[in-house]
Amino acid sequence: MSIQKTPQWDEESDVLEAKPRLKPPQLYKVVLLNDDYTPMDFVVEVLEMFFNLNRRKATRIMLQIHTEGRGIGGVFTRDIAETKVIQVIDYARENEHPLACVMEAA
Ligand code: TYC
Repeated sequence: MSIQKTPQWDEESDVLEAKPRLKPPQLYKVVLLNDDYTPMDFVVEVLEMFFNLNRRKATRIMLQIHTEGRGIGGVFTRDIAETKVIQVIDYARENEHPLACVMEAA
């Protein structure tokens, strides 16, 4: 997160002070992609495990990926999104599935 400092005139102390102003961080979508080989049950399990989705929501998103080609697991700050992508890909490869997962600016 970057800090923007804009000089502000402080009426109380007659001092020119730099007030730190926070701007909200860029958010990233973690996107899962469809393929022909990863089992549907496995994708539902991934969505439950790494995106804290319940069975009903995980199933809905899995079916959206299956029919539309892609779907969003969640939206996070950069470091969290990067970690989710790595966790999903590592877990898929451990289980010998080609499931693909990427992040993109929200
Ligand atoms: N298309 C896969 C199948 O028919 C299921 C699938 C869904 C794969 C979502 C990947 O991200 C995915 N078994």
